[in-house]
Amino acid sequence: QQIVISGVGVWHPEESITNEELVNSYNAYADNYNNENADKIEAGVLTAMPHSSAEFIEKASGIKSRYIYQKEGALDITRMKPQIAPRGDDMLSHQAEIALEAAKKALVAANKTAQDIDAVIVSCAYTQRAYPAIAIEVQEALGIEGFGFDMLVACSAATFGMHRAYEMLAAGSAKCVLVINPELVSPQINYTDRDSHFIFGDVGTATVLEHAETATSDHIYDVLSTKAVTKYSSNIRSNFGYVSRAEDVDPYGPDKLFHQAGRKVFKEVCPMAADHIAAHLERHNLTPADVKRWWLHQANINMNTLICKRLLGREATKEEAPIVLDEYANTASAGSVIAFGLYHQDLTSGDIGILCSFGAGYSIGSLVVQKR
Ligand code: CO8
Repeated sequence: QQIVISGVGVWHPEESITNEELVNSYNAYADNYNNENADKIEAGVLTAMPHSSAEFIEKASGIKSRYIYQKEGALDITRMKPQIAPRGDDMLSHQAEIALEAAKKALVAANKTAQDIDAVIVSCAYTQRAYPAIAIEVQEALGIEGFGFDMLVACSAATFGMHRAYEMLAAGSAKCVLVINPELVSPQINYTDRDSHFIFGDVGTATVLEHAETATSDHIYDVLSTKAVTKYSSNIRSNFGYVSRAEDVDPYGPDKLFHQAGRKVFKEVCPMAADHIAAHLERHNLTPADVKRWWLHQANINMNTLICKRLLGREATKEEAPIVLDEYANTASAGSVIAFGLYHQDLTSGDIGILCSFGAGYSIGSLVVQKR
């Protein structure tokens, strides 16, 4: 039985932060730090914080702006983190709210109601709590009968979540699966770290996967196959976790937030991703030239340019490999789904496309799809 993606939804928060706003806040924080610590910096005990620059950010990453779930607090130099009001146990959680927004859009696109869904996967880089699962909270809010669970695979959470949906459909354990990626990453960003303060944005994406025979939407993509690989690396890391409490360490220290060796990541992940994609296409006797659209992970524009160049032997056009980094920044696992969501309606029957994520873990996940 052919398994298809029958709908995709992309939701973003209303508020956003431009590079200029972000850099102004960071630089003011750095100046303040340098003034307050002038003696120690002079004595060589502390290192002065360097300035960030909007030009560097755009050139190094392709990012111009990013959406943020709660802007208040993130640019306040006495705070440098978003201020998110706590919600009681009887209220919808922040992450479930983001998930719901994306899920509703995907259901409409797939021409489905909640009653058609029998499994919910919430798959993203972080979940707001360990349990009860955000997926079960969303299941309850939508009135879905069946089951739900959360999974974490950092940058590849969305593609790996779709892989699990594909397998559940193939195994007959579900008939119609809602995969949601509520990427609420801003609380994990170190806004005082020049190397990473600009990279991420908040977003929610969702997809509906089902059997071809039940699919009725306008844009249906056959999933030809899935492919995944992981290889352990500490080059992208967050040490935040529940054990910190027992370790008597600061549970919110800099190493508990996102940090990376960006250059190493760039060098190691690009060839891995290109080889992975080539091998996946080969499985179907396809070459990169046969691919009409590349919905690639959105971490950095230079990474995508390099990966496409390795595969095609030339630069991909914007139409072939759409970039959403300028508006959305890196949205952890959701990037390739945003690209798919915004740029899939123009393909014609028989066109081949590939979704591919790559990043922390390291983890790489792809789906070769064909427009029905
Ligand atoms: N402003 C001005 N200058 C800067 C800044 C800045 N903000 N940052 C660095 N510089 C300086 C550096 O100090 C350096 O100066 P010098 O040459 O004097 O030493 C110079 O600019 C060059 O610095 P880099 O070598 O670091 O710059 P790169 O050109 O390598 O660009 C990038 C940095 C953009 C980080 C690049 O290395 C990159 O994109 N690497 C790959 C990153 C990547 O893909 N990461 C994956 C992220 S993980 C993920 O996607 C999901 C994880 C889970 C989500 C987490 C959510 C919080």
